[in-house]
Amino acid sequence: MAFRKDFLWGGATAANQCEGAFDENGKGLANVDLCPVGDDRQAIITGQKKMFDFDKEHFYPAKNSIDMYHRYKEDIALFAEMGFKVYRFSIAWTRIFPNGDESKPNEAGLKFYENLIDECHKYNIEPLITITHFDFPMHLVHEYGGWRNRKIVDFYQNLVTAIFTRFKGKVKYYLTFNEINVILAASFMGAGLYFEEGEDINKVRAQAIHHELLASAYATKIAHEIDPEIKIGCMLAAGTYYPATCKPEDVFAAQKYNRDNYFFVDVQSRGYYPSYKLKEYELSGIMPEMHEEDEKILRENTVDFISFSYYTTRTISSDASNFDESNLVDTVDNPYLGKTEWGWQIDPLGFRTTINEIWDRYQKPLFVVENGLGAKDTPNENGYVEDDYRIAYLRDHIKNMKDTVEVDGVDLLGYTTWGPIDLVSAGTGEMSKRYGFIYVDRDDYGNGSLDRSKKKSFDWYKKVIASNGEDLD
Ligand code: P53
Repeated sequence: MAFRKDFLWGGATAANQCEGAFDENGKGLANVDLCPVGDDRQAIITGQKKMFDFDKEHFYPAKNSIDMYHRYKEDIALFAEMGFKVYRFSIAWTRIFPNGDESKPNEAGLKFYENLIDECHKYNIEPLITITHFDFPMHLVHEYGGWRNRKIVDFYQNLVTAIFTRFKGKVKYYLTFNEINVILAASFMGAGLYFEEGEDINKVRAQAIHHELLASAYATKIAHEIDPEIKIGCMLAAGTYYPATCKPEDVFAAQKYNRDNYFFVDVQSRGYYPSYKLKEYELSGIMPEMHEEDEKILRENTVDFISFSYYTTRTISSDASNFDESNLVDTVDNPYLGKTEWGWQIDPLGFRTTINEIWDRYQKPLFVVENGLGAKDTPNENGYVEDDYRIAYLRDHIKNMKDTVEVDGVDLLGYTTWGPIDLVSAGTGEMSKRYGFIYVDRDDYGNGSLDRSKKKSFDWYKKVIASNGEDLD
């Protein structure tokens, strides 16, 4: 058997993309609540355009999402029916600390997540918690300017202390920041950062990144003090950069892009800033302010495992690059690969390459916490979705993941597909970009019954899990 006996199969969601109930039981307003669907979304999530309040012209999908806040029991029962061993979900910071800077947590928020955790345990599903998945209290944006401010490190410590204390003995796996490198592309959605006219964006960003890396290390320290059983992971939006050709300039450019991403994990896993990043900061005059104790905190509190999302590889040319808005990255077309309806290139072997690259670099247990196909689904006259395209995508990717274990010898803890139930897209805010095994009746503007129904892929994934990845047909 390729996968370990206790391999953790399951699915992953994020609070703002599925919960809804954006103002219930004391929840405060978050950056992600304010990201509308439609043309302005890109400018808002990247921090170029301010959206600090709801207006009448836009539709804000996170307000209600798929209403999982009220339907989590039904949804977890469906996950259990598929045989999930793990369910990855995130905590909305603003449910626990509505403003972010309070001294005491909101009991209703902790209780909600405790119920969710208990519901998982009812079915022997291991909860895997993302502490922050693009989620940031708006009060901290207004009063402190987001992660650029070092005070946020303290508030984050309050958040994790409340979480680790309350869920002690119930939760073993935590991730500190979802796709920490997304701050490079989508600074507002990723870190509550927006930029003023004339501000040095790279400098502000470098400082914010330092604070997040520090907060992540503190979280690891606090977790291990509160409960030595806890395993902390970092989380990277992965996907190797290929050079467009064997031209040395292209190869060099690809190396640079890869380093810009791996830099985060270099710090979180090795415990210190890599020389290439220190030099870059120094030479461009944007070295972040660091306190004396930071070096020790980073060094002594490295992560226990490394998690990442994988959707595609990217291709870089030294001659031209264009920012691919749907995928939030610089990339040129790879002529050897096909594309999804949203233009993401499909590269199952690239998954294997990426996993191997991360394993070679860090030599710590790996966890694939996102992978999947965003596609339009059309239910037939019986309301059934025959998503053979999704099954094909997942099959090809799981096959390659299997090779990394069976042929390449990687230590892999588990695999959670993105959006096992249809949810709101982070990149576009659309509902129609679906990833699920479970169909949710809702459109891009909030119309629909919110009823759940099983797609063809539901039974397929169930079989995959039951056979521990042996039966992929
Ligand atoms: P959507 C960009 C590039 C890679 C991963 O994305 C990304 C993004 C942001 O869109 O996000 C992750 O919904 C993220 C999830 C997100 C998922 O990928 O745009 O962790 O929140 O939903 C898929 O299709």
